Amino acid sequence: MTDPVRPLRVAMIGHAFMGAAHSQAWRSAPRFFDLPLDPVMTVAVGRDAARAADAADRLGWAQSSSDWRAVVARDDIDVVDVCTPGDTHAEIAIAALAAGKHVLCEKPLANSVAEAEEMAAAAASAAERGVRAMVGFTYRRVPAIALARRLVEQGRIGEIRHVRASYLQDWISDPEAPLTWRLDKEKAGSGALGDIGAHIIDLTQHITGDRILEVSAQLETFVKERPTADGDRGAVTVDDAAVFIGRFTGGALGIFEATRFATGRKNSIRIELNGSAGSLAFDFEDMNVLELYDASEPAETAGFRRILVTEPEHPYVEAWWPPGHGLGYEHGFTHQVVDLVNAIAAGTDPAPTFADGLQVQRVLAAVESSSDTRTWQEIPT
Ligand code: SOE
Repeated sequence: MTDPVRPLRVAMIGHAFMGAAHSQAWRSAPRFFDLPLDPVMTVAVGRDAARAADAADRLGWAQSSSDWRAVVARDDIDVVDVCTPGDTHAEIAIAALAAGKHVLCEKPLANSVAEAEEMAAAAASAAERGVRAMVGFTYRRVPAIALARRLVEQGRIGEIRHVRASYLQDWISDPEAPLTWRLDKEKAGSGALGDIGAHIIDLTQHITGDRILEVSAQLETFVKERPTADGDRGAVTVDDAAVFIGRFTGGALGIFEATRFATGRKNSIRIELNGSAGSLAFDFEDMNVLELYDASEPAETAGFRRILVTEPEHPYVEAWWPPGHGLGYEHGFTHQVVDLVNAIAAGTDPAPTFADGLQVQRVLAAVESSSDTRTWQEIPT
């Protein structure tokens, strides 16, 4: 007889969009992947008791609570999954790590470099006690992105010279769209920059294996005031769009664009890398495809090839459907849970670590100060 798989009891703080995506992941990971620990969806937490109870019911959590501090202190919780707005990440994650809980924290890691530094220090000292921390840059776990990383590591596109990345949405292009927490600097830290720009910073650094060294940036807030819930109008205190150029440690030039004003683009992440031996191109609107150009092919037949990333040989895919039956947005979250649970069981640090989250935070801060001062800014290490 094999030993029963030990439970891994999870508390999730926050139950809106990200909470729903994480719940789906905690539910499906053990059903499709052979995990060394068995995630138990123990308690969902929200500020309002009735709404938390309703969310717990709907999303599949055994209990609900409106007191995250009490939950984090419970002996029957092993993992704290932080799905709240950025202004509470540091407090919750640091308290959870101090209480000996493994932490998964939504991106961007924090609202400021100072908070992210404290979180990374807390994670480093928790790691010495066998406690793990991971930041949720989920798109790393889209199979086509994971394949891109693998191909770069194998040297398939050679030395990378150009990195071109954009993350385009349009959900506030209507000037009458309401003033939500994502448009409030106190709550969100920054706007398009931290919310979606953080993803392309992480993705390009992850795929290339290089760091961004310096940036020159411009931020813009196109609509300065919006309707509030009480029928009044309030100031938008974050950027609507961020554009910047940068240099990578490996010598590549980078060009980045993050906006919530790209009408018609709903969740478009495009990344193209041009290297000495070929190119790779990814577009989230066709997320099961990775394009590869191999510069060694004879000119007569050379050209970008569409790799349909649905084969069992591709990262994460074997656990899912037969070839050609693609995956969606939610699968990245499931793969994130799989990697976290495997790392906890193996006693290793799951990537991206809080130190990686801190490094992205430093790039975000450099982008903001470059835009403010109209100068190039280096990213401190
Ligand atoms: C909103 O812009 C948002 O939900 C981001 O916060 C997520 O990180 C991204 O995956 C989808 O868009």
